[in-house]
Amino acid sequence: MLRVLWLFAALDAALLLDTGMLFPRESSSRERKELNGLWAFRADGSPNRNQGFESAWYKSRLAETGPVIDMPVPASYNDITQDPTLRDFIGWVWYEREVTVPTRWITDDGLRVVLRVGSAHYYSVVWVNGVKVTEHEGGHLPFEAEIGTLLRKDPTMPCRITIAVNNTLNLHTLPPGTIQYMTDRTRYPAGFFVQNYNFDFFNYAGIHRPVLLYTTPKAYVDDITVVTDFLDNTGLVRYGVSVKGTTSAAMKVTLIDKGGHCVVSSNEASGVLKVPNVNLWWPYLMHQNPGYLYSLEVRLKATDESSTYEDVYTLPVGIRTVNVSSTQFFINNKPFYFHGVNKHEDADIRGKGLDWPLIVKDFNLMKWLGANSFRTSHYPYAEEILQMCDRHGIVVIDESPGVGIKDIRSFGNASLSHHLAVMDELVRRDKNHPSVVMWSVANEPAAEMPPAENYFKTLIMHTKALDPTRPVTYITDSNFSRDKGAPFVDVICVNSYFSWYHDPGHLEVIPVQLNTQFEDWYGKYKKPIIQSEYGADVVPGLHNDPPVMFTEEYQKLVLQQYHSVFDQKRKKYVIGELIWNFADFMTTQGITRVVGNKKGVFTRQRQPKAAAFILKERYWRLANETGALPLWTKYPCPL
Ligand code: GCB
Repeated sequence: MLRVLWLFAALDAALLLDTGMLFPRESSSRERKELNGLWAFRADGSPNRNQGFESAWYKSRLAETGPVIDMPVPASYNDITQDPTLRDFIGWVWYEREVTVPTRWITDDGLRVVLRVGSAHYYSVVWVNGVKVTEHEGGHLPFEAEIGTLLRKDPTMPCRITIAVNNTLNLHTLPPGTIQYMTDRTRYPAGFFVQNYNFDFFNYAGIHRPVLLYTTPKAYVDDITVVTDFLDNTGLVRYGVSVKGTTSAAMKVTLIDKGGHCVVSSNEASGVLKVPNVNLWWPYLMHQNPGYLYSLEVRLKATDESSTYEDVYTLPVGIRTVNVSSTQFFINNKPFYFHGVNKHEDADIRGKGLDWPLIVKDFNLMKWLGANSFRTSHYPYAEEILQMCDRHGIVVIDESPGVGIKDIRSFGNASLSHHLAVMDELVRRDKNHPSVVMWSVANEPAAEMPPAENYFKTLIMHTKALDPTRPVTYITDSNFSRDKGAPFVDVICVNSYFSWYHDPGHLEVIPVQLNTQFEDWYGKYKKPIIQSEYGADVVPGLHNDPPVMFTEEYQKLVLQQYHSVFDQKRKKYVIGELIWNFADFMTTQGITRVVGNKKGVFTRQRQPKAAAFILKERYWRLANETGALPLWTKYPCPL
């Protein structure tokens, strides 16, 4: 009974936002039209970057107000052309695309037509046929607008979608940044300015995720929240459906298993479904049948004076629990050890644009490596990636874009309220993914600064209130004075780069320094610890023995030194290790980066460096010790 009460509380808290952001899926009542492909594009190179607004470029076809080029969507625009000014462009860029909408979408005024942008970095304004329909702050998260009413005003017009995107960061954006104007005319040309930021990845910009139109009936399923549990053999799916466009709807909610059989159903908009002989959702390598997903089919029927509306939405549901003790992390009440990676959404040419071949390749590589988890360093990844995690049983630490918060002015109220809003959007989008087991609110903030304590307390408590079912963390660096948020987190996540940024070249310091790091954090907080980053740069193919920095040998040894300490501490309170990084990735130019960050165990083109084999052997061995593998996957790992 207590458990069920707890589930109710969790659900109510999770429903604080007033509109949902369900992933757009086709169903018998919903259609989708993808707008991926070539869009017309122009960067606003005017001195104040504001000509597009001053001359109202959104009012007519973009090609009528100046030159346009082809721009693929989704993709970052930075690496698409040979023009260095576009690669490093700061300010507004304009995208436009015309689309022909099926006539029935216009004639049937019982339909909603929704325009959805999976993500665009950083600030976006959207017009349809010259009328502004929405704006959104922040990359990495979706936004949408109902445009059916507008299209119906003049059914003879084609649907012209204009999206202006601005990548300028300021002290209150997430991540923060600053624009610096160089006014010394003896050193810089007129109008010269740069954007500075304190995070170590290229600030790729543009429309990064799919843009699409989808329909729903006027009365529709706006949001669904599920929270799961189990007792012995019985799964418990506590659900709540929020409906819009009607005040009374008949509802049928059915849970369907993988074989297509109805397991349990209900006619209520909220309740608890009991699932006999439950198939739990298990992580990869922890169970023979990882990533088991049921389907929760929600059907609603509503009637008004003129029509009857039927909507159908099907949500994948994994039944699992997550718990934390002072020394362990549990999934389905079994200890779970994170042996995984940190990633980036990053690749040649497309930058941060969603790319299916890359996504599938990365999942194949993670599985080859024996990785059971990753952290979405340093921002929320595409929903399509989380859906893959759900299906393959890859466990996720889901991180906000709170990276590079180093300036004291970024701890004020404006920053905090935006950060809280971003957590709202993140939890709203990702709350139903079984693969997501923890929220990370920030990476390596300057938490030693006086306002940080209140900032992190508020942020972490807010996130826990939004979702009391998952632990919350923030990622700290190894500087022990930056622990202001630590009293509030459930799991301590520490990044350290011993024998790299400190004591470069001295591999022998790693065991003692890492031991001290763990003992300090555990001694003070008595909370489980994840080594959330460690690693070393390698220029692939560079060799030296005895090892020196930047060679394949050095990276291997750094890993092995860390691993020996992990092996002692994982018997006590260390609950995971995430390598920095899965693959090499692009950064801004600087004297410490040779065409990007090279700490990948794979190159940017996804070829293994020597360290990948060290990691692979270790991860399969760990899986064998900590998981429940059947004989055919026993160590040694597959070739
Ligand atoms: C870190 C950061 C990560 C960097 C990494 C490095 O601590 O969290 O964004 O890329 O170190 O390689 O310096």
